[in-house]
Amino acid sequence: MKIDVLTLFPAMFAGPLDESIVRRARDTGKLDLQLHNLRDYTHDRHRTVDDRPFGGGPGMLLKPEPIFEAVEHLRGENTRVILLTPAGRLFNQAVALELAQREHLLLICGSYEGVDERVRQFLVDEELSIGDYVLTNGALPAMVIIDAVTRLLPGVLGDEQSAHEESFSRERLEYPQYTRPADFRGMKAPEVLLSGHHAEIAKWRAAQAELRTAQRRPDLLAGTDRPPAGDERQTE
Ligand code: 4GY
Repeated sequence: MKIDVLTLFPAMFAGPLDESIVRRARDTGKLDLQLHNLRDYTHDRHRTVDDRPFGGGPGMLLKPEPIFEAVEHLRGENTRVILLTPAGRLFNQAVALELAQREHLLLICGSYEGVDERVRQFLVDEELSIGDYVLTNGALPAMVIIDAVTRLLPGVLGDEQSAHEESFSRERLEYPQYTRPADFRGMKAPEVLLSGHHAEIAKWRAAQAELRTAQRRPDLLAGTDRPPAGDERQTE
């Protein structure tokens, strides 16, 4: 898969995408990731990317010309052009699975107070939000999406993938897990997990996942994609 990112802050991407699984996906050619500085698509002496909103109001907007030029330069036949903005469709695992099927993504990171509406209307295929909060720019949301999509690309994860993906596509939270020692400072791992009875273990895990989901994320069982707000969430 090819992912191009259009951002005012390419340096923010150093680190998160240079480690671990995303690093390996890039090194093995499964992910071709390219960062592009929006300023490189300006033509004036000051490399201006923003301007004041018509009609007045606070803050600055990303002006349309550099974004149009960049996208027209970077897109191909099969490019999905995505704008990261809190006003977009909520990104989740189902959206990640959808994006992982595409051959080319072009992610546009919003900045300042937003972007000229003509970008949304005439250039962008889809707007995505990673959650109901406002960040300073779209770099972190772009990294979140790249990370979530990369681990779904063929061959990026090993055997873990199929089993692990199942858990969220079945829309249940993960069951509790334990490793050695079986007794850590008197805190014991559940007996059933040490028993070697595979059917019993599977039954226990399914029940735990169901219970945990009902307690923490009843919205998942209801089949909606609208989680309760943070202050309505239950503890324990
Ligand atoms: N949340 N999901 C998000 C964001 C920064 C003001 C528009 C988000 O995707 N993007 O908070 N982006 C804002 C900053 C202008 C982009």
